[in-house]
Amino acid sequence: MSTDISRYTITAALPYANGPVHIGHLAGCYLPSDIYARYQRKQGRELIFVCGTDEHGAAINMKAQAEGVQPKEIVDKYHAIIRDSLKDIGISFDIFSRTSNETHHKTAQEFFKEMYKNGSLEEKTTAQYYDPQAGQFLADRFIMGECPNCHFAEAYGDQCENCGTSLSPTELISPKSRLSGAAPELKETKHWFLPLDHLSDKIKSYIQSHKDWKPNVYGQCMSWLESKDGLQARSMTRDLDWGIPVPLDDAEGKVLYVWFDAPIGYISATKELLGDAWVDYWKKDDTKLVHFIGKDNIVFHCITFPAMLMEHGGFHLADEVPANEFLNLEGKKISTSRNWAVWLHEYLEDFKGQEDVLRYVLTATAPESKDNDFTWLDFQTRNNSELVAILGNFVNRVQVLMQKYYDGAIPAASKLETVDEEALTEVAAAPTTIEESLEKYRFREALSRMMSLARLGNKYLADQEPWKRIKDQPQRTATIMYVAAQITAQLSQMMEPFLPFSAAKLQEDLGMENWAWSECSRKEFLAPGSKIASSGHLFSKVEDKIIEAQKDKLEAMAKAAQGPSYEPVKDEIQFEDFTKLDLRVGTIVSAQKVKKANKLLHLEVDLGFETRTIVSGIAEHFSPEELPGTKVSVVANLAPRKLRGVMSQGMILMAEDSDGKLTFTSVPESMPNGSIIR
Ligand code: B3M
Ligand code: ZN
Repeated sequence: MSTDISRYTITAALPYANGPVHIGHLAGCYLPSDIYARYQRKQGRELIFVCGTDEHGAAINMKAQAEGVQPKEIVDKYHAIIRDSLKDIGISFDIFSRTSNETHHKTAQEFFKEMYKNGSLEEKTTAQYYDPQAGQFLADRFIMGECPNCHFAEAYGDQCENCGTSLSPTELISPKSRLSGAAPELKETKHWFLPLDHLSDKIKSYIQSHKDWKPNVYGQCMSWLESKDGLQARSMTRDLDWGIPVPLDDAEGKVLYVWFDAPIGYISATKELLGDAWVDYWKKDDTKLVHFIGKDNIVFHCITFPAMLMEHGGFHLADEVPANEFLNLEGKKISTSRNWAVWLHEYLEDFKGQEDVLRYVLTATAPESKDNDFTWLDFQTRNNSELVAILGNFVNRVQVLMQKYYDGAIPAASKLETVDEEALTEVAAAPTTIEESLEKYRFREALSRMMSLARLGNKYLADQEPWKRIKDQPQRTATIMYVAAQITAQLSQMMEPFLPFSAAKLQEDLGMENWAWSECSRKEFLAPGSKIASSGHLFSKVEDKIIEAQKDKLEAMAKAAQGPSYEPVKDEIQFEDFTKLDLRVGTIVSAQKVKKANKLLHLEVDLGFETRTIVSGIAEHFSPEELPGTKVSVVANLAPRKLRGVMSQGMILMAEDSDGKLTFTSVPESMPNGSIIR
């Protein structure tokens, strides 16, 4: 099927509005889709690039419940954060909508009604868990109980996070409602199912007509289709109070399943953007529909959504689903609940003006064919030794030399030598090689081909050494600088899909616009005489301390998410063991540092019946001046011990929190020194 393509519909997965976007989301779908959309625009192709927030589903309810607010508050808050952060990192959506808006509700309801009318949905009554106290049916995530597999006590109705097994709520041992804590009851409820079991053959032939899809995508689809139980009918409705009401008379209290309405969100966004012309982008077969997603969404985009479109009728199905694998972070799986993530909105705060650095690093390490790892060290290395040392360095050298030798005006070339011809031939060929990668969704390869141009530039300058020739060979130098200027100009064009901020800055310095792709297969971009300005370095070094700070922040956030940790209780002792301890009230009368020991303080403690010398390891927590007068608890019968040459006769009781912070155990002022503690 090689219909000529008249237009492109490019979608990026709708992020759930229950939290901000992190680098995994960016690398997984927003950056590749943006590079692709920018590239196709530069090709002059008619296209729309649509996205928006996914604002329904139990995930939103859960978050609202956790924060003690209404779902509406959650989606409003995160829609704004996500929209702004994606815009600020340069994702060039034509529209960023939301599934809570009216157009979408209407579109999704009409879609459902049409499927209902034409008999595509099966009505079934099944028994489901109901919370009698809260008076509502429970989504899988709202049920908790013992895992039948590993006996973890807090497994969810859809999955045990301890052993990873996927579960259905009725498999849980002693299930509890997470809403009220009550034991849920099974109660009959009616739902409308998409009979994927009966559609299996149709779907299979659709998938098999796309053997050219990425192996990870094609393989996953086939393994679903060919699994032992085959495809199962899936309910397209839920008993929930947050979502799009099911548009039928006998469906009180029911909403559309979030994975039914969310992909329709692409269509609604197109309607919002284009009005009636939306039809061309969704119904005509000369449209190329490309879904950019992460791998956890493959089944919904390759099987469920196409099945919905087929059954509704009249729609064009996805042509490409270039899903990426997962990005890990410092060797560990990115996790929202464990707060192991680099959040986009925080990156944008911490690295102002360095948007392209993150775009570069995430594209260079994109998990295109297998999971990949983001590390801050790699971020630093790629910035310092690739963006700064190769791309930035070349461009800057050209700008500086041009200024110095020719007042910024490009000189005319005299006779071109073979090296010059070769360099210019590569310049002219760059769009073809980069295009080849981009058309195959090989963004890493495309980026590295763009960088080859900068490598070529550096090598050309290093070999030709204009700085050694400027005095004796002015004509040769002029030719070299003319060629270098053409490489720079081509770079400013080829950079644009990947590094749009730096490309715009460089194009402005060169007095250029963002040219059409078809205009870029040439040897001369800038005629002799045109001016090259310099508005400063494109990239700057990232210092060690910045990287250290990010790593520390990551650890600190993860630790905070964990909450306090408790040491296990020691082995049991007998009452007699306890009574051997002689604990007394005392008052610190003086304190001084112990020489050559950072941690130790030499204390004199009044125990009423005598004054003791006690050496205590608290010097990092208290200064000697603040201590005299403090009431403390003392172990009075501890065998004396010499510490750094001072004989210590006892020990002071301290409380220590999980961060190692120390405080004195409190003893009231009124308690006389020497009093017994028991
Ligand atoms: N919101 C899941 C996700 O963010 C979902 C994507 C919907 S795309 C129609 O991973
Ligand atoms: Zn388990």
